[in-house]
Amino acid sequence: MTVTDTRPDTESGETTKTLDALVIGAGVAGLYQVYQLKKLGLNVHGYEEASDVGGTWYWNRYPGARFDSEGYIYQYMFDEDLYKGWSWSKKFPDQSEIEDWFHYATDKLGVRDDFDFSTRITSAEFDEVTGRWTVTTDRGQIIDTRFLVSCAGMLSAPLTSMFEGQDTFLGEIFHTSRWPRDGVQLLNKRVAVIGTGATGIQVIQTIAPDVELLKVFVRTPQFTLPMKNPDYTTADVRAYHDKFEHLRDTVKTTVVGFEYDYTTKEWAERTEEERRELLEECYNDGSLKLWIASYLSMFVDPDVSAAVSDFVRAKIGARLRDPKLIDLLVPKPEDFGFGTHRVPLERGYYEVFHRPNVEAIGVRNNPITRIVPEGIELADGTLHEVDVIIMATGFDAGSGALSRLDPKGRGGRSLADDWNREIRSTMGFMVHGYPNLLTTGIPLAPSAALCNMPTCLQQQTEWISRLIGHMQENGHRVVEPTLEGEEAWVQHHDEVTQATLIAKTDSWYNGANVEGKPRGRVLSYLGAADFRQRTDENADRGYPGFRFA
Ligand code: NA7
Repeated sequence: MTVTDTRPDTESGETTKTLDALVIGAGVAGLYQVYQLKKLGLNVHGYEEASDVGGTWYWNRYPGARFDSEGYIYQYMFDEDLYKGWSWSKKFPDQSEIEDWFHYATDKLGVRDDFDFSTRITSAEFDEVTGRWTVTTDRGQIIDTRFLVSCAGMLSAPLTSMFEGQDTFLGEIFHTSRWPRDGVQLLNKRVAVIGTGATGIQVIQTIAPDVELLKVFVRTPQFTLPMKNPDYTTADVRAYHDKFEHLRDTVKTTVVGFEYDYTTKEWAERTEEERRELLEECYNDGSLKLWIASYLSMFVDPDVSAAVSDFVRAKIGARLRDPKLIDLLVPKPEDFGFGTHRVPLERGYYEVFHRPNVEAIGVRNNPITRIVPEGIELADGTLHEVDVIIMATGFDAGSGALSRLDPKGRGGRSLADDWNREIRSTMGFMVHGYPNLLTTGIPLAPSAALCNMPTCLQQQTEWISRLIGHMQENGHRVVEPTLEGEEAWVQHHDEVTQATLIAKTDSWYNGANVEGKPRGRVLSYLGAADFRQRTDENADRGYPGFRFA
């Protein structure tokens, strides 16, 4: 069914569609969720704000956007033919190839016609009498649905309005995750990039050769790892296709849902030489291995963290010729430990700063105060004149997408208000007070950068489908986590995460990048395999901590 099949009818207040399940989002989770619920026999329909499929990979089409996960684990793995019917051209494919994969997968799953595109969900309200949700869209639809399933993404609420005076800028200004489909003409322009996270780094290293002048505004430098991105031959593709069963089974067992895992011979059990050997081996792999397949103790033991950080610091520093650049681009020992921020992969990022057309501007002690018609003004009054401003300023992670929708649960309670006080959930699948609202990619479940997203999203959507199947079999209409059940999960989550150095380091992992957001709690659960085991066990035991009616 397409959008034209649905009568815009908000004025009369009449329901225009009645569903068993409404799925928000046509990314990795949403497409698969719709597919599964259809198979269960539900009358399900998806709604997507973008004009096409892809989720994160639809929106993030900025220059240089590509996976930091190996393509061969960033696929659906529930179906061997679906997996093997697709061949990546390189180890870490770029956005356009990823978008092609989404089209391939959507057609194979046969769910394209189950979505309304260019349609934003504008409100959602739970009716306690009927046990159903009333949902409206920006196209005037009113949808009555039993289940509301959010697959709206954990890094999908961009921080676009960051600076006073943004509207006065006479040039063009873009947030990386709202990059125009037709691209942006950057050739021979004076371009500013604000932000040096995973996104900023990809943009900077990609556009530097093409622009007249590139001004990079650096507040916090990142620890990075060098990417090696070989093209794949037919034999390479065959080799990873042949490993399908191994890959499918292995990603389910690892801490972050990748094919590799942390060493079983920890830092303390190794000689100096052996410690260094593994660091070098992981570093030279050209992947995220040093972060997610070396020493797990680096996340809890400050000494191990310091040693690994020193190792990476030296590697980065050795690539920079100018002490001023080292000062700006290499994290200092007092800043944060390696891996407590999201670690980006880079290719030639540091070398870019040796180009005559690239300038790094430190804004930690001299912050950006406002945007003026000509460009960017700093606290000391310096004006940087540019034609284009690229904001690689990140997202309201985890809770942002659902908070912006602000579903109203039992008694009219507002999720935005609840999460403004404290960000809580039950295993990331539900929130107490919001019956029949099922969620993926929200806080307190493993998610982005602390899990390979397709691994975790497949598991989360499958868990949701199993729950709905259980309700169908048992004639339940409504499910809600109990307060006690939720409290138990929050406590467990905090026990697992709060002991880590990630909890002690400001970043989007714990809400510190958004003014006013409750901070301190790590938003992602740590331990994808452990999460899978615990949540599967919960289902096996008949869902303790959930109340059915
Ligand atoms: P991030 O990692 O949140 O990075 C945002 C960057 O923007 C970061 O360097 C920020 O510096 C910078 N920023 C934000 N506000 C300002 C102001 N006011 N002045 C200067 N610099 C600022 O977002 P990404 O899009 O790179 O990555 C998000 C995830 O998406 C990524 O990890 C992938 O998993 C996908 P700060 O660190 O706050 O000092």
